[in-house]
Amino acid sequence: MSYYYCSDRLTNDQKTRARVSMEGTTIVSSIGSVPIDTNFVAPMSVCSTNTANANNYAGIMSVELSGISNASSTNGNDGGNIDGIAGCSNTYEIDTSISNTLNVEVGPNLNQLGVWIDWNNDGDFDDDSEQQYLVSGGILENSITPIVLDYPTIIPYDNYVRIRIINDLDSGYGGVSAISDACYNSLVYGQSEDYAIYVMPGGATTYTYNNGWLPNSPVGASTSADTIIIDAGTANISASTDCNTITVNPGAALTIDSGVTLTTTTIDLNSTSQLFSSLISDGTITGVVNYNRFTSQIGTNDLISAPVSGQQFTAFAALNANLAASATTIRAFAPYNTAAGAY
Ligand SMILES: [Ca+2]
Ligand SMILES: [Ca+2]
Ligand SMILES: [Ca+2]
Repeated sequence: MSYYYCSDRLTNDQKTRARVSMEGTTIVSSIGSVPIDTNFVAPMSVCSTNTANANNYAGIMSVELSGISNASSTNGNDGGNIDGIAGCSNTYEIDTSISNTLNVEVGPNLNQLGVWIDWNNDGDFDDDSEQQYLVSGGILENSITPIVLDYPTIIPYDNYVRIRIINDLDSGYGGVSAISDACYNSLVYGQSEDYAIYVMPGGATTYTYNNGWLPNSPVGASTSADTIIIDAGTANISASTDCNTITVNPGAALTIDSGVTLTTTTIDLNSTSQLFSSLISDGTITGVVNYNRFTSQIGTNDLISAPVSGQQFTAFAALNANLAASATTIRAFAPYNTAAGAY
């Protein structure tokens, strides 16, 4: 029986087997099911490269970013340069709250390579962080060059930007010059390929430390909108960092290096009867530090000491005048009955 016209009648197992047979092919990463973005405007460019005479000595063979790969071939087989800027199936998508690595595969012979992104959409490639990569030779035949994308100070959230990749044979070959810029016009064997990158909307990121950062380290990278949670282990702030709030959970610790400023609205230090959170600052904290000392209910007593190492209890008591007191140096903790309004 043929399922050609009734693929909706495949069992889940049949669908799984059909999918497995397609793994490794571009159809698996197809975004054909994603509705077309009617706001799409192809980023313009003020320049293009020359087109080299058709040949198969050099070329950009594939360009991969965030799971999307555009495969092609040499200059000769591609029919010159590729302008994939308007092709809906060629669009990359990046989340700039994390690191993104571009992988460029070149063709035969020793190669040179340049990569630019017009982050500010003014058509050229000479602004903040727009040159991503440029080497004049030494890239081995059929190799993949990984390039960690460099983001600009002002990230064009929710926008499409143009990426331009230029390759030619190594500039050591006779008659070949070094690629100088994104508008290079002396290609001899290689080609240029342009594609669109969609920069996902920015938003607050929650960074969690559990003996390692997820999704990535906020140190020196997070913004005043972001949240940091220290769940377990000792997190170290080694470069000045902004965030909205930091929570250090029981048993976890936060250290701030000398000369470093941590700017936040609040740092909440949480505890249980047995576990405390720790904050050791050799730098500067701008924001309010709350020490949320857990005290147990009726039946168990928790012995409370001053949270700051070396602090005299009298100083601690003076700073916590809201606690029930029977004398200037005695503070009481007790269950509070909100209905009765009394301890
Ligand atoms: Ca190509
Ligand atoms: Ca630009
Ligand atoms: Ca410019």
